[in-house]
Amino acid sequence: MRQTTPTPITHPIAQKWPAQHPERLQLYSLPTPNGVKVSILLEEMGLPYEAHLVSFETNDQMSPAFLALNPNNKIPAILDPNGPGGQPLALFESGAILMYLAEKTGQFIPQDAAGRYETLQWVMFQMGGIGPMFGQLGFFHKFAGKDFEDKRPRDRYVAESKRLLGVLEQRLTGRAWMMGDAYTIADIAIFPWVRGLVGFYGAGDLVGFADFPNVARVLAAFVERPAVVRGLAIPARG
Ligand SMILES: N[C@@H](CCC(=O)N[C@@H](CS)C(=O)NCC(=O)O)C(=O)O
Repeated sequence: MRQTTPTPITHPIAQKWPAQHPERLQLYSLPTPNGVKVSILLEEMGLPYEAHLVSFETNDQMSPAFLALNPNNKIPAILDPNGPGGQPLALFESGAILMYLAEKTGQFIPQDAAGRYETLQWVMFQMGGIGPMFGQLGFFHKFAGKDFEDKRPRDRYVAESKRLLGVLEQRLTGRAWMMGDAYTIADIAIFPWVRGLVGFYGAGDLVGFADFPNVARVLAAFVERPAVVRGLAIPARG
């Protein structure tokens, strides 16, 4: 049988992160709540991909090679050598990447138009609400902001995070997942952040997590999924 040589990746990002398998989807990431959304989805899909570590310790996200793909210097980012029309597609913003992969494979998104838009609505809810608000709470509770004498910024993000958890609690009452029986990219967007809030940020007591039993139930089901367990550790941290 004739072997075809895969086309090399010409995007500048490959100069810093060379592809061993240029025919596979390339992921540039770090296992943070935004990063693992994509590795979890790729693991769930079983799509062949190659993961590259973007280390914040060495400020890789500020390197010219990374900025050539994402001028916003944030992970995750992907390069799909087989994008629309068979052409390479470079993409950043985790929500856009989840939507792209779900539509490319027809997985983890409902096929009917109404269900599809409802799923995207919850992905947007995570991108515009959960992510930024929980992230700020992490800054003011665990990182540099915790030493600020003025607690009003922290309290503002605590209140907003509680309100968002209340929205999730209401939505998940009587539902297995955000979209009911179907596990979708909405769950994959939201639950890494809920896990981070009560785990890494240690803010469970602060937000009264015990008051949100349905959120806790779905978080427990999410972290038990084998693809989630794998995705949470990809790319390995050196
Ligand atoms: N809205 C972006 C946010 C991405 C983001 O904030 N990534 C963080 C890690 S979770 C990052 O790369 N920070 C590096 C930096 O700010 O220099 C997305 O969802 O992709």
